[in-house]
Amino acid sequence: MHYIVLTIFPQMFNPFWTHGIIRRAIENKIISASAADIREYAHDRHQVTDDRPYGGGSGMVMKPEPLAAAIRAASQEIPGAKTVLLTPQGKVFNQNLARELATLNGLILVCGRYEGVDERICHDLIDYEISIGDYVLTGGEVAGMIIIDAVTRLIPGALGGEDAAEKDSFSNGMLEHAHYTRPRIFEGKKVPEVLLSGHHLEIESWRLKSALMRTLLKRPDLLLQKDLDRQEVKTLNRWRYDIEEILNSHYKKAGENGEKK
Ligand code: 4FV
Repeated sequence: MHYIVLTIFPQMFNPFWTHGIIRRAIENKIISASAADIREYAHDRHQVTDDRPYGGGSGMVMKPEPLAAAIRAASQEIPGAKTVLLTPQGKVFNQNLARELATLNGLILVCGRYEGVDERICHDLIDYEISIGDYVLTGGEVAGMIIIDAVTRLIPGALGGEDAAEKDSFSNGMLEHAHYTRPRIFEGKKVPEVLLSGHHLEIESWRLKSALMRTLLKRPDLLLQKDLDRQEVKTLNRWRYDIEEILNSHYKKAGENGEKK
């Protein structure tokens, strides 16, 4: 995977390229990554990349010419690369989209500033409009980093352990199970015994229930979207049964005490 980021602040990416998984993926040539300064493609004396909006109003808009030139130059550098504009107008980023982008050979990420980019850039130079969420940033750079981070870790070899990414949150449409490490007791709080048992089947079953319960409590919407497997259906039915038992005994007692149901 090859990344070229188009931005008026390329130096913002220096710390991003030189730390953690991204740094190692670059060193191991699993990815190549660079940030190009859009100003380099503004050929007027002051290398102006923004201008006042037609129709008036506050703020500035990024000019189409430098952007178009920068995108075309980057497309030369990475044949077949797809262009991504980071914008609140875009499809909201998620793990499925990360997986789709991770199958590509190259990504050219266009980071807007000011009020945004001239709309004519989006017509035939942008393949994906992606938003990282329904809020407004000062620039697309941090959004670009989020895309590169989430996509890179899905590229084989980037995470070291081959299957690490498969166990991710959202990899099976659910949140991850709870994680524990040493010490066994922290401020009086113990690690669940089953995790110390070495009994892998029981540990797997505990982790499934932990992931299912956390998803049920924190993100029930994910379970509505998800194709539940047999074990998950069995577990949810077990919980439903237990909950009905509890409620029925509550109502029975309430009835006996003549309390309001
Ligand atoms: C954004 C987002 C975002 C809008 C105008 C930068 C700003 C300025 N990008 N997801 N949310 N961008 O707010 O991706 O150009």
